[in-house]
Amino acid sequence: MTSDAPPGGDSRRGGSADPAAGAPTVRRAFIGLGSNLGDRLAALRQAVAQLKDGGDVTAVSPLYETEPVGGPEDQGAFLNVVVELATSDSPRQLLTRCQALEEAAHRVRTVRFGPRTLDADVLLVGDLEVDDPDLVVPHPRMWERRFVLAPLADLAPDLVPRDRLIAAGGKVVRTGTM
Ligand code: GSY
Repeated sequence: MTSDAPPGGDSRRGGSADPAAGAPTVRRAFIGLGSNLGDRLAALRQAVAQLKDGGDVTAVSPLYETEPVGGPEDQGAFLNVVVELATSDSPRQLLTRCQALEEAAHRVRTVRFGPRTLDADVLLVGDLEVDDPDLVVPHPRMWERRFVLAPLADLAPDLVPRDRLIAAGGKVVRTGTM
């Protein structure tokens, strides 16, 4: 049998399509979700459900109500969670999934850093590093943001040194679970 695909080439989920190439690498990845417009909880629930359809979600952090960091002064508080995956998806495939979540939430980009029905960010993908114009992993601002670090620390305390959590900006209050 012949194929146009490169040997060991990627399938849609980032793993090899060729069984002879062995099992795909599964990495521990984290996606941050935030909403401060409309029915915030419904938007987060829909996004988590959509991620779960991928079959690789392993945990969802507690829910946090968080003070907006950046953007207009008068925007409302966010709800934030972090979702953990054990995934063979590449960072770019995860970015595509995040964009699909934002589209499903009917996000309209208006003011930069302004209110949004849903923001979905690729935070970490194992120890992979990406520095492309449209995708930087680890997320370049995550270490400054308590709304990311607090839920991330709930899921992965090994990844968030306590001094970095304390140094990060923005008030956060744990409000429950999803
Ligand atoms: O980058 C995520 C969008 N975002 C948020 C957010 O999700 N939560 C809080 N508290 N502030 C934010 N500023 C931006 S931008």
